[in-house]
Amino acid sequence: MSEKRYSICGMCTCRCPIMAEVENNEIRFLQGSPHFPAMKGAVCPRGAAGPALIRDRERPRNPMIRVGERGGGQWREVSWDEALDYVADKMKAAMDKYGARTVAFTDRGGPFRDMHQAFLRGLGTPNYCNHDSSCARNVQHAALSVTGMGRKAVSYDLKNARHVILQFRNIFEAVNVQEVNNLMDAMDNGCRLTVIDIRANISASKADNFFMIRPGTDYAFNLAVIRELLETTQYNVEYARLHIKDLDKLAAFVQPYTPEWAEAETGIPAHELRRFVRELAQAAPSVIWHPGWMAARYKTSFYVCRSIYIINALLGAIGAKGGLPLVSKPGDVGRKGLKKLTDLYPKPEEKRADGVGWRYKQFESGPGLTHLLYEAMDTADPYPVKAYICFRHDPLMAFPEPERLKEIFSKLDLMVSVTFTWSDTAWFSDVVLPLSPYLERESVLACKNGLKPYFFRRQRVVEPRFDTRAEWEIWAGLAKRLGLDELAFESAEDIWNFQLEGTGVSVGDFDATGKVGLTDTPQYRAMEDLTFKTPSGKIEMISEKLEALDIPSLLPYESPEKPEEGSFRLTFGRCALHTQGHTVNNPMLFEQMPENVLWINSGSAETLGIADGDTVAVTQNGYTETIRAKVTDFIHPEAVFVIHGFGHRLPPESRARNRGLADNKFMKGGLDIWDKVGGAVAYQEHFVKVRKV
Ligand SMILES: Nc1nc2c(c(=O)[nH]1)N[C@H]1C(S)=C(S)[C@@H](COP(=O)(O)OP(=O)(O)OC[C@H]3O[C@@H](n4cnc5c(=O)[nH]c(N)nc54)[C@H](O)[C@@H]3O)O[C@H]1N2
Ligand SMILES: Nc1nc2c(c(=O)[nH]1)N[C@H]1C(S)=C(S)[C@@H](COP(=O)(O)OP(=O)(O)OC[C@H]3O[C@@H](n4cnc5c(=O)[nH]c(N)nc54)[C@H](O)[C@@H]3O)O[C@H]1N2
Ligand code: SF4
Ligand SMILES: [Mo]
Repeated sequence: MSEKRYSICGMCTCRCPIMAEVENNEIRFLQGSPHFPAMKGAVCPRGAAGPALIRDRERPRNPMIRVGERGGGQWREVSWDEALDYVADKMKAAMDKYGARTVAFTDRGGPFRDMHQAFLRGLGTPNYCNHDSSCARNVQHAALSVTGMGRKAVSYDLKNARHVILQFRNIFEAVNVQEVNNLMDAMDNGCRLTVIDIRANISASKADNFFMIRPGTDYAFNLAVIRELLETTQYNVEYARLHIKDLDKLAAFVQPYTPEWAEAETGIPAHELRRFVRELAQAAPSVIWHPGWMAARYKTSFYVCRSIYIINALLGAIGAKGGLPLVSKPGDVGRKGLKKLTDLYPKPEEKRADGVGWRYKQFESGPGLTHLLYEAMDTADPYPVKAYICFRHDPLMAFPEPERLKEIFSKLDLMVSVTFTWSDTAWFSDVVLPLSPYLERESVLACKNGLKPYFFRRQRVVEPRFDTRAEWEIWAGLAKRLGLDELAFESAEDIWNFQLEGTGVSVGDFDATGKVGLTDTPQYRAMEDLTFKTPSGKIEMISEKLEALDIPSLLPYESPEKPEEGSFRLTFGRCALHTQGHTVNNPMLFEQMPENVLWINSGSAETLGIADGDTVAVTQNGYTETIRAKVTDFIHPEAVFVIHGFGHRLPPESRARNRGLADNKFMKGGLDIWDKVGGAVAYQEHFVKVRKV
């Protein structure tokens, strides 16, 4: 007899709720949880490849300590006790010499962080960073500057939307299952879809409007949209009166940015822009102009994201049903939130090594800026950072200039990788602590804020096949060795009981569906009651915080650099079959898509004598890799494009090894090229040359 178990997918960052049917420690069937209607019982291809991950022997199966050179690939398999003793001893030695602040920790973000953040607080180090400076930091800071609230303070009410605009957001390939299903339902009910992209992706193939934009000119398009909305009074006048501050300053600022001016920058005809603005006004306020996700692209991407929040505000969409309604937290529906392990310890008073909050006052301090942490590791300014734990994070694949990063990591006394697949970062570490894949482990309980907030649980679906452990077991093991007895939990259930104290919910309540809802009805706030967390309580066109730091709230447009003859801006993104860099070696997904290809415009290809399917060499600063060309009309001539995550070179990954091209290796100087107001690395400020081999 099979048993049904509810858990949370971990193949990507979306954490879809899943249901597994299990018999004799084998997964017989895996599907989207039937208790979440928007899952429609489905998981995406990567979610379906979870069972292949657990059966894969080409993943770290035992704790390992490096012997020989860093990165040399010689390992000694050790017991968990030996591995944890080793890590704890090295951490103690570094802390004795340099103080607790010498410990740094990076992770992939997300809702399951409470225990390791508590662990870091317990040690007394402020140096927790998540990956976000390589992803959505610009969006987060843009949201804060306009609404005073983070990007997750609103949700995207796709199901009820009447017009959705995707600008550098490819929802049908960079998938979140529930979002995709909700958008498809909305489209069945007449919702329009507009895609603004440098190439025709799958989302574009389903769109009502597709605008192929010149890479790096999105801001020009958006400024002209703002001008047109204001000039023709198609914005929501009543909403603006109630909720928007300094609209007059915005109107004066956008004066020069006419649709005709934008056409010359972007290549999108002025009459098309005008028609599009009329469509927006008709659908408002049930419009979602998605503010972007992977917006770590240009040096001024922050201002593009800001312009998107401003447009949403002008349409009255922020707070609206079918737009971007404000989410509720447990407290908003009269419930108590999960008790935090982090509250066991005081917040460390030390300054952060990345300078966030003191050297760089414009940034929110929580997750810091990882690339600046690396700079501190390199320079020992403001102080030495010598012990580094990398959890669920692969910076050697995810940040530019891996060779330079390796030099920086070589200065560490200790580098630990906690991971469920091999990665360049794990391979370069001193210790690999093999994490059980998500189907074989539990996480701390988490809360999802939203229109209907709820608690949810990732539980072990099957027992680990190899000598791997859950993250809580690893943190508890280290906590015990480092004198943090409060965190030395003996079971996941003990942690869950701690978290649930005072909430009126018990662990058993999760058994039936995997979640515990905190309210039955969606909480849409009345529009006239909306208040924002800015100083004025309104949506601010001019941010006092930025102005006080001499940073403009409204940045005049500057045209992006044009590539020289024969060279192209290197752009990248996701596909539905892989997650970042860590699924290429998954046996099922590898079979579906073993390598990436280089999208290149037909006209440019013809000039270079490149035909579809040819092998081409891509070069930057003397570094070259080869890849097959996909010659197409559907990409802007200034750009070439690859799916990120390929070009693995690690010996233990027999399938992924030497297949495709690694985009992050074509970003010379890239660790220093970042958005100074949004905080994120500017990954698309790089050019490559392409030639036929
Ligand atoms: N050049 C270039 N660089 C990029 C990008 C790009 O497109 N091009 N994309 C950027 C973006 S958007 C992001 S978010 C970052 C991502 O880069 P990272 O933040 O490094 O995230 P992942 O590649 O997902 O790597 C997570 C690592 O954790 C391990 N892992 C352990 N447990 C889990 C788990 O439960 N779930 C998952 N998913 N992994 C686990 C995986 O095996 C993998 O090695 O890279 C960024 N860097
Ligand atoms: N299948 C799958 N889904 C994922 C992930 C995954 O790895 N695989 N990763 C998750 C993560 S961590 C993230 S951050 C999100 C990312 O989600 P998205 O940000 O939606 O995904 P991307 O594919 O990085 O980028 C979206 C689009 O931006 C376009 N683009 C590039 N440059 C420009 C430009 O200058 N202007 C415009 N207008 N468009 C441009 C690309 O062509 C691409 O189609 O996806 C999440 N979901
Ligand atoms: S989108 Fe796919 S891979 Fe990501 S959590 Fe959902 S099912 Fe898993
Ligand atoms: Mo991301």
